[in-house]
Amino acid sequence: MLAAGEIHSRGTPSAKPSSPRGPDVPPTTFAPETTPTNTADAIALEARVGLSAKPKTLSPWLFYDEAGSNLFEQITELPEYYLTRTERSIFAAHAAEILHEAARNQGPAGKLTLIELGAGTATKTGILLAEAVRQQGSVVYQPVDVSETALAEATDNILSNIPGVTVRVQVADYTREALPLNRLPNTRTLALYIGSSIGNFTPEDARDVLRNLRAQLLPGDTLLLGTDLAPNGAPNANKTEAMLLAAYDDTAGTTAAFNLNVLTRLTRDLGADFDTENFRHRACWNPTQSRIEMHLESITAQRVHIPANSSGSALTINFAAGETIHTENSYKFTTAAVDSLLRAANFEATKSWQDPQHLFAVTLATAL
Ligand code: AVJ
Repeated sequence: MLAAGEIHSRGTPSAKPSSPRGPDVPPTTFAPETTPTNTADAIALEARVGLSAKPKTLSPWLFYDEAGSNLFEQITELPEYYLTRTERSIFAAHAAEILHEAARNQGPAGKLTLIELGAGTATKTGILLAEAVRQQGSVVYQPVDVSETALAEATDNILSNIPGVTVRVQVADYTREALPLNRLPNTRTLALYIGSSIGNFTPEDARDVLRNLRAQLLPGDTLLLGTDLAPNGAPNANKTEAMLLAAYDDTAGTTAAFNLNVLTRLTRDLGADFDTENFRHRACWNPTQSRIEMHLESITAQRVHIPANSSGSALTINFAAGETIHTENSYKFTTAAVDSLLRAANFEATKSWQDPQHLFAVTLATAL
């Protein structure tokens, strides 16, 4: 089911994955196979279960069809969405120190291998990969993601921009499946889980995701975790609830379009009859749970239909005016919450970096 394709970058920007050459480059293949996690069956089941529940819910993985992935890329460039650029600025300022710290338990002959959970198109990872090549001459990079197209884009970007990187992609759902840790002798693993991706999980699920990762690491391996900070997340934090809300309800309406796109997807993929005009985007801050919630609010009382499919018979969904579908949680952390989450998964936070405004934290943790 799972297949890893391996590609090595060469020194030239015009390198083509399919025709590697050069004296120090082993033969390569690139044949990832898709693990069907986003199939029609999975969507049908998710919609049936979520829309029959009270309150109604839909899982955030449904956002990321082609249109949704493009909208998310647009979100990362919005003025209000500080997360991506802030994390990138932390990498830019501290990459050397981050990599040195991760390599601390490393024998002199050994190298760090970087593995990335939910790599997507890996746009921020380049900073860390380039620094790893600077420090150790070359690096093996293993991005894991459910999206084969995102991984292909990531591979292209990295191979053409960062000489010295060997890319081994794996199309897999890292929350459930094993990671491609076919480890070379004398290497240590630095696992990257960045971009505040962990924020989509409840604290229990987040702990389980990290435990699954930890089970596949050796003591002394490291994890670099990117978390968005709560308004009270760090001493002198310069973050207000208003900033948080704006990041999830921008004036251009891109986040609204991203949220509403899930209904367009269900209409297309399941033959449902959602009218996006009858719903509106809502973002709210839940201080008790320390999370931003995104909802789709039904503007009027209405009925929506989903035809019979692999998950069961035809479904009629009743909405009251003002009723919502809860589509996403985005948890925001205090530094203490990050430390205890890591602890619960048998990691120990060793060093943490923040931007000058204390909006975002990047934490290095060692597997115990
Ligand atoms: C991809 C989960 C990190 O929670 O900030 C962006 C997704 N949702 N705007 C986040 C998202 C609305 C994003 N993560």
